[in-house]
Amino acid sequence: MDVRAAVALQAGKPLSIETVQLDGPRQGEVLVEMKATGLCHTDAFTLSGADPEGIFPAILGHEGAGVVVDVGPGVSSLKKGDHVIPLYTPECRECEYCLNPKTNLCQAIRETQGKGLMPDGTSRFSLNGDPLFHYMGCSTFANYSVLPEIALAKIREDAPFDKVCYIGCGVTTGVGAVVNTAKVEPGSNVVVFGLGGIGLNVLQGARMVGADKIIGVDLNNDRKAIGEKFGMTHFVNPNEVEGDLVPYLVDLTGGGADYSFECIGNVNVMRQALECCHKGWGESVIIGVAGAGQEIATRPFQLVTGRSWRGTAFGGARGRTDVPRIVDWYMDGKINIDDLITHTMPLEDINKGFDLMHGGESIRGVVVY
Ligand code: NAD
Ligand code: DAO
Ligand code: ZN
Ligand code: ZN
Repeated sequence: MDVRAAVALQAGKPLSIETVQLDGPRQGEVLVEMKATGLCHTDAFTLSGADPEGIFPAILGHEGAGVVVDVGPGVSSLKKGDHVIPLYTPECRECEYCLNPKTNLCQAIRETQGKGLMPDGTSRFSLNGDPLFHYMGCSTFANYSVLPEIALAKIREDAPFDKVCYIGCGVTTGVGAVVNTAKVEPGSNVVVFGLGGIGLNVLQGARMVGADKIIGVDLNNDRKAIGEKFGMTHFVNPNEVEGDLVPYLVDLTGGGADYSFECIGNVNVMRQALECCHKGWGESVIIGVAGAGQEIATRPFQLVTGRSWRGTAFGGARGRTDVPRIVDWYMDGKINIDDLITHTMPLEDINKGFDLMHGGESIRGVVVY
């Protein structure tokens, strides 16, 4: 079938709006009509060419929501008409990783997904007869996409697509980092570095679990007001702090953060996030994705004296199980998504959406098909 897509023809170039061809679903696959997709920094990172896994030409996008229109042979958990959110971290419920409660990194289709292909090693998308690569197993920048059954979370039908698409990445990553990865306890002091589409969700996750001080750190003073709306109790702009940031934060938290979260992708900030943690027990969680080849550093004595450093992907969430619950949290008013979606646009304006992101003007832009 013909579908409309924003195609990443090559790194560093704007997306090109094209009519592309999409083959139907094969064994274990599902055809989804995409209703909305968020624009995430990770899409921009890949498009820029800085992503070592980036492959072109491809159909990017990984933060979608839509409706099942067809299923291939062997699909048992989904049917035509079901509402779904694509999962770039699938959940097969059978692999060694899914069976280990310590991780959410299902490896069932990792190899082919990383190569921009469906699990059978081929692509469903083509442009004038030449294959186009899938992206993170999702390719939500097309109004129809084919995904493996294990990479779709079935969600309730009264949830608005143009809001819950954000649960496909940003919301789950931020809130999940607090709830699943760090398991922040009520009364904890938390420091969040970077108050963008991810960090603001860390703030609201910290508020939801009853954290005490929730300190937001950002260079952009415009993030103070929105941060406060999402639970931040103190705002710190590193450029306005006299002296070093780390001792300032240790003082503000009364000895160091119980938990800190790096939501930027800056290796120098990752060090600050670790070192502002409380001696003896403070934990720092890396969420930001650093550029290819970058490395983190600290003095090992920071770890010897009880701080720990860890990372999280997709907020530690097991998508088919956890995403429907997060949709419920939104529908029940436990988390706020509406105020983070600052811009909506048709597919034709997707490049303008990325411009708004790069200019720091949007928190989340959403394409509505
Ligand atoms: P964003 O650009 O919306 O937000 C980053 C924020 O950091 C901005 O508000 C910016 O002003 C601030 N900032 C930049 N440099 C700073 C500095 N030196 N000190 C303090 N603040 C600074 O980005 P986002 O969409 O929130 O994504 C954040 C990171 O998370 C990205 O690296 C993205 O790739 C990554 N990410 C990771 C996962 C995961 O599963 N681990 C999932 C999605 C996104
Ligand atoms: O299992 O090896 C693996 C890969 C897991 C990929 C997780 C990616 C999470 C960070 C990228 C940002 C997502 C938008
Ligand atoms: Zn698995
Ligand atoms: Zn994302």
